[in-house]
Amino acid sequence: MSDKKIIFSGIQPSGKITLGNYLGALSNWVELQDEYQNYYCIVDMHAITVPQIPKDLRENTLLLLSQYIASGIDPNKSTIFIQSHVPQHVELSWVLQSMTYMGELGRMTQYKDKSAKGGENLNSALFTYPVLMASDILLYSTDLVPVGEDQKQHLELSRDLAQRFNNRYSDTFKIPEVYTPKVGARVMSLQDPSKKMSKSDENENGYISLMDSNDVIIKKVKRAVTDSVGIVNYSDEQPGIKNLLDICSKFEKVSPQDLALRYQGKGYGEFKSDAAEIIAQGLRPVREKANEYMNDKAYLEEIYSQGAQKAEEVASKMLSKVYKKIGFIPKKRI
Ligand code: AQP
Repeated sequence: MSDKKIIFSGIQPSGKITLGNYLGALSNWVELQDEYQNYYCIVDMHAITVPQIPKDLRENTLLLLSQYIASGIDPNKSTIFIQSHVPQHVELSWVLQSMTYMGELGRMTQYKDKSAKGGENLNSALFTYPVLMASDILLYSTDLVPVGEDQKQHLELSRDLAQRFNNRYSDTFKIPEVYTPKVGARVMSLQDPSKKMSKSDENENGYISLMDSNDVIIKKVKRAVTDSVGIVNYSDEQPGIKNLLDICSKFEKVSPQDLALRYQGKGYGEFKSDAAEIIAQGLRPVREKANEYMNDKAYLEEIYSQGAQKAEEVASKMLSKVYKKIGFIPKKRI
């Protein structure tokens, strides 16, 4: 067995992933691959907490897998799999739900935000989804979960549930730590820099999709909401400019403050047009490679099948342990 620490993370195929998912999650995973033992999941079961069109969900799942590999997640180094292929995630989730308080779930900001949008037809999975996320993580004895800022609260719940189970029964789950990147942890909407960039945003100009063409990216960046200060500063008073500086600094590998210095005495027009170019060129290789993988469905099938097999081996051992501890009779094969 490897003595490397374990990483688990996932993205929902709930649409076409954005620059936020890329900078806040995916691009960091790639950097962690050699140092850790990694499980990278496509969390399709999370995606159905909001209504999905089946054809689109299928397409988005395979596209997300293609984007994982195109971004540099290497199937030889990381276990890449689709959540619904490993049933232990849902099985453990049921056990953990029996130990989760309604009040805890009601306090989750993401639930509050999404339920506010959902009107009266809310489904119960939207409410319990953080427990499924805890199962995803705890099944693999995860040490570290690389996520954007928005997921910190959910991770806190995973830690609480792990501790609760360990206290009630005996030491079973490892208590996972959150890992948030220094830059890119919270990429904001281009149209409203007070809210995070989201793939389900109704306003397409608010987000950049990883599959957007260079022309579309350039148009969206040029339309990005800024302010009337007129000077390129890295400041909380100028959230639109700050967001673009943060995004570009991640691609350029310089600090956002240093990047701002390049634009002293220059206007927003020049800054935005450079920013558009930096983002378009930064995403181009991922888009082109992802398109190639999408044309090789046999290869994708091989990756997700091998991934599910490896993941299930680990997950089934943990689930058996849990079932035994809570008093379920072990199943005997005859
Ligand atoms: N704007 C963001 N900035 C930084 N990181 C982000 N992440 C998402 N948005 C940003 C990170 O991406 C990973 C996967 O997220 P997810 O798809 O599982 O769910 P999400 O956080 O709900 O992402 P979206 O795009 O907002 O999806 P929808 O619109 O479907 O709800 C996580 O690590 C997350 O932190």
